[in-house]
Amino acid sequence: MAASDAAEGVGDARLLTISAEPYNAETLLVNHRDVVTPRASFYKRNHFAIPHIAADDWRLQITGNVARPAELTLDAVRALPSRTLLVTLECAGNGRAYMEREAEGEPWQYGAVSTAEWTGTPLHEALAAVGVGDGTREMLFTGADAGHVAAAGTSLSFVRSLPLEQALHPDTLLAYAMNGEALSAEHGFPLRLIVPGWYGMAAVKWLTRIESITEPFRGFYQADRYIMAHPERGETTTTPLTTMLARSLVTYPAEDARLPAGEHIVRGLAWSGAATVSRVEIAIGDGTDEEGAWQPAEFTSGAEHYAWRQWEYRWQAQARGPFTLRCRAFDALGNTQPVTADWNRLGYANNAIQHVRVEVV
Ligand SMILES: Nc1nc2c(c(=O)[nH]1)N[C@H]1C(S)=C(S)[C@@H](COP(=O)(O)O)O[C@H]1N2
Ligand SMILES: [Mo]
Repeated sequence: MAASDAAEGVGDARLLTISAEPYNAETLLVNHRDVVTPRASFYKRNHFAIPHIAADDWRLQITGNVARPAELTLDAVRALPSRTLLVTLECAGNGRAYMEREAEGEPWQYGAVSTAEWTGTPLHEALAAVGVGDGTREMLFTGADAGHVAAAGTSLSFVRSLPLEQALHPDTLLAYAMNGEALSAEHGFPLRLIVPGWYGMAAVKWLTRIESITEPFRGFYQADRYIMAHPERGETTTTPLTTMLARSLVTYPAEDARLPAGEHIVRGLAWSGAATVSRVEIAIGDGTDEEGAWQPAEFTSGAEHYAWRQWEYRWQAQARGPFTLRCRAFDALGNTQPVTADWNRLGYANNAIQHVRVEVV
């Protein structure tokens, strides 16, 4: 496939393909050079074949428990007040391949996370005209993609809900642009939801329908996926995933790098869905937690409400031999990363500290 910006897809050297059909691909960590991820290297996560929608044929239905159901064209959505927000999207399955035990799902390494400037209209602006009825508990979002789901034993669309309060939050967007350009088909053209701070599953792509509902939605992608499930502990209740846990990654040097002795600038990223990242620490050693191993890293980008920050650390690598690089993020609420993540059946939310092994030669 041509490596043009319009045709990022299977075989694209900027991405690591996890599955060809449906198309799932992650960003190579070395390609995270800036805070904003260029669209061509932004990770892609799809449950079904990508719908190719013509703007002229598309309408957004707003229905359910509303006073005045509406059908909006793309121009009508674009005519509403707009905002642009810098938002990091992370797939809840990011890092699944590194869980201490195998878990069901796509074997994402560390690249199912990217950041873009999303432009759209706050959802509440689109809802103001329809008049959300009393008794509404959630807003339900339907994407145009569908297919057979073996685990569900049936054909499904990608449908998810948000609690009404989150739906009405001024930062919850109906986004039609990414990094200043119309969305590409892969990323949800013509319209997708953006729920800043939440794991990526909330950001429903190819929106066709928004419905005001008076009972909690229990569909497959709400109640059977994107939940923390612990059958191994005998637990029968599950918790739905919402905000991204605090996490940091080393983007340079790469795992297995062979580095000459001397100074190296270790670089990375850090984010948290709950609050701004306020501190990053790094430890370089044999990978065990010896006293005093953790040193502060320096931020090289500003504090963001909903997006990651870049950081760096000057490493004087004098001794030769193998080293393990580890980093950990702290957010303003004191959240940080565990040594071992909470194992769960579907392998979500693995924010355990990454180990990057390199050799000084
Ligand atoms: N309609 C629809 N929306 C969707 C999905 C999907 O498969 N279908 N995948 C979700 C998941 S799990 C993630 S992580 C993000 C990925 O967004 P991206 O492909 O733009 O990176 O989209 C979400 N929205
Ligand atoms: Mo995801």
